[in-house]
Amino acid sequence: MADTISCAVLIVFLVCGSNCRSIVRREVPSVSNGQIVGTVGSHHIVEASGLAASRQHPGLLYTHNDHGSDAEIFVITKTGHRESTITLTGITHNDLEDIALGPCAAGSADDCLYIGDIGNAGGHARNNVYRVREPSDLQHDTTIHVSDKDKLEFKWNETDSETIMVDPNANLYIISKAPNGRGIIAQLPNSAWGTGNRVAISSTAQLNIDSTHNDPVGGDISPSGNRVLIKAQESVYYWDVMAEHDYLSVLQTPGVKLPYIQEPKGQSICWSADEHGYYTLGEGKDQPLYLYTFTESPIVG
Ligand SMILES: [Ca+2]
Repeated sequence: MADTISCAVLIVFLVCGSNCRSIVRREVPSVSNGQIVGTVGSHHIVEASGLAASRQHPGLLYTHNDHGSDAEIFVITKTGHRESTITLTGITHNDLEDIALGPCAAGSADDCLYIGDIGNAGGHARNNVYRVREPSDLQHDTTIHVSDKDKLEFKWNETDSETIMVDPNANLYIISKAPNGRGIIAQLPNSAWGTGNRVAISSTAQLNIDSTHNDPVGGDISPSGNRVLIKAQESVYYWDVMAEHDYLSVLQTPGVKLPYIQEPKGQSICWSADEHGYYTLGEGKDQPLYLYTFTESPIVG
């Protein structure tokens, strides 16, 4: 694979439904191929299932294990060293499949971690999201109790998802898996929290990627909210969302493939906090942590 993808501008005229006709200007950024920046050697981290980058603590990332593990979030450095562990109490989790970092609420200066209990282990998805305020001290192990107001239960017909993303207004997006990659995107608005009831999904769209596997397996909205990455088993896709931040519409347009080095059961992807690149991490022991860097800043808008 070439080390870089040359920069090109595509103008795409798109029809995505009877009431969805738009013209999308798409920038294909130049991105370096993945560099191994460290090895995640902690014996605690054996099935990395999601990845998120702290913005309050630049250089630190969060990851967690897949189904069958304790409710723990691991803080790792950008060279893969496990710095500390956050243990969650107050939840009965089933299959934690992804983690995202974003504001705790619309307009909040504090960031929260959003953990999706959305996988289908045991035959059905819980379709729950847990919200945890980002700790101020990541150097030491901590325990956080997840209160009922920080649990969001939702109901929809999709039963297997591995992607959770949060936008700058604290709206959540869950994407289900599909055999051709064209999973359903659900929006959970920031107002959905605290109702005490299981929330119905009202706004949906269909992801536009091409895959021969059950995809997607992860994703992340950039800190500015202007860019999205979606991870399929064999590919990484990119969208320039532009200032409107209309994720449901934009993700119905074809994504642009970016460099990706195949990992064993790779499900974990996140933007770097400076939005200059993205990290990926595969499942298994002693996995390399990859960083892909934008060699030219994508033009937004
Ligand atoms: Ca996962």
